[in-house]
Amino acid sequence: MKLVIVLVLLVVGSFVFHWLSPWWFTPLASNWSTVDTTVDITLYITAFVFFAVNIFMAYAIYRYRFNAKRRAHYEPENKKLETWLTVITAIGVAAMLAPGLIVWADFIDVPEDADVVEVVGQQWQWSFRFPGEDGKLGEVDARYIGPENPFGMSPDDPAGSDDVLVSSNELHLPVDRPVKVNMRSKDVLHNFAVPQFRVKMDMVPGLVSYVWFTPTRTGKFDILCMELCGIGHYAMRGSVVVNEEEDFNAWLAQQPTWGQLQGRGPADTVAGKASYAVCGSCHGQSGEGNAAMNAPSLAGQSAWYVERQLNYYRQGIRGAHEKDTYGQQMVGMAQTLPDDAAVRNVSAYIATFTPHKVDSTLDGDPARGKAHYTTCGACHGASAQGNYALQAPRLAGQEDWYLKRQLQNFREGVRGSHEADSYGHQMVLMARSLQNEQSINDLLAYLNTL
Ligand code: HEC
Ligand code: HEC
Ligand SMILES: [Cu+2]
Repeated sequence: MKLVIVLVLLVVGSFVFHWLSPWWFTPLASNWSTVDTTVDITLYITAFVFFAVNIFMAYAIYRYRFNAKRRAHYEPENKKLETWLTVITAIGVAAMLAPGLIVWADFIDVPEDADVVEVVGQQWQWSFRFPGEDGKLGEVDARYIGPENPFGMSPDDPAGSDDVLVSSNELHLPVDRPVKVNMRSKDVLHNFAVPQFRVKMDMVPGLVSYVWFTPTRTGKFDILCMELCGIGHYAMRGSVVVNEEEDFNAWLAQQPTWGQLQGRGPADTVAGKASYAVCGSCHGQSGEGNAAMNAPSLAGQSAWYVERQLNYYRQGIRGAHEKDTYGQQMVGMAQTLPDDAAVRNVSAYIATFTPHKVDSTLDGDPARGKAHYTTCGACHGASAQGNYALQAPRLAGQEDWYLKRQLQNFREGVRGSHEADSYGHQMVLMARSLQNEQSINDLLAYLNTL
């Protein structure tokens, strides 16, 4: 009898939970209402079966409960019942599968007039490419990828020159226009998903996968990577901003084309050296750093990392936090660099400095620190040399007092918590994984031995 009550409560509870719970689809923002319909159909069918089977079971337990005077009747075969159940089950399963097949046929059939945009995934960032005026995406190849060509654009394909390259986690799209999203991955499996659009597709290194959809309302929607893709997977987020056509065009016009980027030529270290004169008063003439000025060493750092930090300072992404007194000093300094070209040149000049050994200023145990460094090494490299592919800077040869301050800033959200700081964002959780000040000191003592 208790079991009967439990079964009935289970059924009633499940239905009440479904009707009262706030968890359901996020409001739809694309044409794919049919995806919701298929999920609904599956839910109705399974709900009906769940109800029927459990209530029948409760009824049977109650109706045929133990009675000393009754004997069970043995009936191993019942052709009529079996035929009947098989037919009903087959209809149920077909009803769940068929709508999915119909929607899938639509899902892979891209409309002729769809715009094209490419989504590029890498550990743990998104970037995007539009085909430009010719409507054709230029050829790409993994072997061309490097700091000056993160998209791996082929230098020989003229169709690539007008391609618009968006090196940020934010994609804009015009409302009410069908768009085909081509996807590629630079490293491992990723998965492009925007819940409000009801699209989700694996990104496989070495091939191009796609989805299409029509955004039906303006707004900002999260892009999630839905494939466990390594240690920074949780931080692999981006957004799609759906704009009215003219806002979209204005945004697109601000993004550089591959031709423009190529036209810049190599960075000018001579001009960079001239801009560096002012920096040297704090960072030292050969980037050796200066504890008295709180200025870190820059020697040994890669141009791509320095360039990103200078842009972050200029854009208020780093050094903007009210508690970041040292970062604030750099904001004014970074603004002495008038434009992108100056930033690029000075970064290239800084990258010519030779790294050097630094002195320990903290009291830590390198042996214990080595164990803490294991996770860090996955991104920063086993000897803390930095890793362009994961966008993690060199740590070896950096002053320990500076690194300590950065780790504390990351822990407290003074650095890495700005919405646009997708690189610093990864470091917040990593810095918090170091238990206390002693673990930081130990780790930095180990770094000093590298
Ligand atoms: C007034 C002294 C001062 C001057 C001048 C100065 N900096 Fe800095 N810089 C700092 C300080 C202090 C920090 C550390 C900020 C922090 O702790 O977050 C820093 C940080 C940096 C960083 C970040 C390093 C890293 O590892 O993330 C870069 C890059 C940098 N400076 C480049 C420059 C360049 C290029 C110039 C010249 C245009 C310059 N600095 C001029 C004081 C200065
Ligand atoms: C998931 C990859 C990843 C892991 C793991 C990781 N980092 Fe980082 N780290 C980064 C990235 C990316 C940056 C650059 C952030 C930026 O561009 O603002 C960074 C920046 C830093 C900086 C700032 C360097 C500077 O010059 O200002 C420090 C310090 C640092 N990491 C230390 C660590 C330590 C210590 C660990 C281990 C507890 C660790 N990181 C683990 C990716 C990682
Ligand atoms: Cu991913």
